[in-house]
Amino acid sequence: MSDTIFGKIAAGEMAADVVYEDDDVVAFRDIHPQAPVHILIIPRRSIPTLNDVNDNDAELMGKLLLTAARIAAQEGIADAGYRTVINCNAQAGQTVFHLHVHLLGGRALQWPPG
Ligand code: IU
Repeated sequence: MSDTIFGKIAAGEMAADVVYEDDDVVAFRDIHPQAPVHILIIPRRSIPTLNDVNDNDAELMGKLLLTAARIAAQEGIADAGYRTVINCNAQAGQTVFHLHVHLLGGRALQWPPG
């Protein structure tokens, strides 16, 4: 059994609009997109927050970002620009406690974020 909705998506127990998956990571479209392209990249294995990552996860964390960059290219937003975000815990607005990288693009993004 998976502990979060993203864990269920990673385990294939819940449907999502998956754009990429392999043994280590799954990427799917956010159900409430904040930009024309809004994709979440998650590890298949449950890691609640960035605070729970350790040295053994270095390769996996790299793969999450590499996957984000490759999907950005596939989505046609690489040259115009895009943003990757990992929200960690409540004050950053994390609502799903299965680590995820947001990939946002397809419009001009404001800085700093709210
Ligand atoms: P956050 O960093 O934990 O705040 O991001 C969670 C994201 O997960 C948020 O953008 C939601 O719209 C998105 N999401 C989703 O795509 N599918 C779901 O079933 C649920 C949340 I719950």
